[in-house]
Amino acid sequence: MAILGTKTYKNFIGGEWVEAASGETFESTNPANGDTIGAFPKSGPEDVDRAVEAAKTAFEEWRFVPAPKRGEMLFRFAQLIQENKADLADLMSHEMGKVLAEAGGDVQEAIDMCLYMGGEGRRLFGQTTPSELREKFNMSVRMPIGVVGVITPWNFPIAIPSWKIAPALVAGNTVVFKPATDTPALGERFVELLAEAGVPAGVVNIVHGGGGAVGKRLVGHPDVPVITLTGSRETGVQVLKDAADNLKHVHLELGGKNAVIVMDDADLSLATEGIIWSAFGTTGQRCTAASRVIVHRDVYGALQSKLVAAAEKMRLGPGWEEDTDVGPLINRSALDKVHSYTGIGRDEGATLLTGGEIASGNGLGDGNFYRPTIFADVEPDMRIAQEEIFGPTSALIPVDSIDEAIRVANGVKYGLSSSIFTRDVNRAFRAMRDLDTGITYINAGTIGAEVHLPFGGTKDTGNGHREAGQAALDVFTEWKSIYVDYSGKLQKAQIDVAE
Ligand code: UN1
Repeated sequence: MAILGTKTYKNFIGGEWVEAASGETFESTNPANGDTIGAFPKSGPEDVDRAVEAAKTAFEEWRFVPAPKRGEMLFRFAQLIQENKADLADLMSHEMGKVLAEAGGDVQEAIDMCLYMGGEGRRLFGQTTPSELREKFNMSVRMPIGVVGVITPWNFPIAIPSWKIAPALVAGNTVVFKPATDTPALGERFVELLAEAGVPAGVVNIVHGGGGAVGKRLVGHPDVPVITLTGSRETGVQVLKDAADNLKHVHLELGGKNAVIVMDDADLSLATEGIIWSAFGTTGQRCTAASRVIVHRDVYGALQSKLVAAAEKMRLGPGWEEDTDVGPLINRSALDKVHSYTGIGRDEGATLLTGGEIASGNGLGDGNFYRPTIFADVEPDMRIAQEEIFGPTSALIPVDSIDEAIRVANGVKYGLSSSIFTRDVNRAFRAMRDLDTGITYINAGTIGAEVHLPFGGTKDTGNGHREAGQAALDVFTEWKSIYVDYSGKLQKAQIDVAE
């Protein structure tokens, strides 16, 4: 596909492609070599207000479109994403940096989510219940809420918008979408395909720009009753505060400090594969990435050598080259942050086994490449074992028992994903019950959630909501309870007690 570089893109508001009110633009660049992907409108509050107005107007018609018809548009959208899968994956490998196979997975996740949520158009189940009175009928139905503000990260630039926009639309809401400033071209393609799928003007609007100008106005706008954000804990806390005055529904999917536990009875080769995939897949830039490995002391040495050997075999390079294992980090500040944690780990007294350096040579110096990094002898309370690094850095922590392993795994502020490698069914069930995370894997790494189960975490990972599966609908609908009295007389609940 052609990566145009010089093209200037626009916002999509009320079905029209328009420039930012300021006329200013910002550039999106390729993290593997610094090339320009394109220029995008640097929008501000005025642009957000226009988009919200368009979405508000469109809501008055969209909410009456029968839900199965709204679902059919998502089926068409899924079909269009499928037809454009190779191009989208290629663009993603250039704009975001992930390797082609993973970029294809990101796109596939959006296809799966749209098919799943398209089906919700024929379900959106509520409940019917008996009444405590005669000749009275009770039911609950899901109602759309209005304009949803969607703020997405750059690490899953096609999948995560679909997790939010597909359920929002099928439930009858309209959307103002602010994609990450590191991946605006992918956000733009997403909306272009939605429009092509027949979603009416104003139902989905895109406003490009930064969190300070665009995100903040969206979160503060009185006509945007729902905000869904995937981002850092700090941003999440700020969004929650900014949305408080308007008592908005706020869905937050924030950080992780996910652990893989490896017990002494584990299949160590399988565990190695699972850890390498979870720690270094997407260059460690997943909320679900395994940044801690908690290992039974009896297999600590053996696992350590296998992990180091596997990490050192990984080839760094641009995501679009077929033999690349690890792509670049998203930008220079991410590279600096990841590298700073190597210094922090060293200063804390952990042993650097491999990596720990910015990669150069063979053209890597033009991009944000970092060598897969493994620390050993990590204490559970060290910063490298507590803080989200969001890069290819993992910390090995030795333990002596399943109890200690679970205690250490739970001893962080986040609670997104966890995993245990064991062949002992009792230990596996203990882990399923006691690991305090929203997702637990048995004999698999910490990444790879599927779209039809709830996705999200406990503790500081969020505020109790979930994406994906039916749980997502709770974010984008209000329950309405309806009582129909067909007795023809006034019946008083709790007072007239039917015989
Ligand atoms: C994220 O990193 O925010 O389970 C999402 C996984 C992917 C989604 C990750 N399906 O790792």
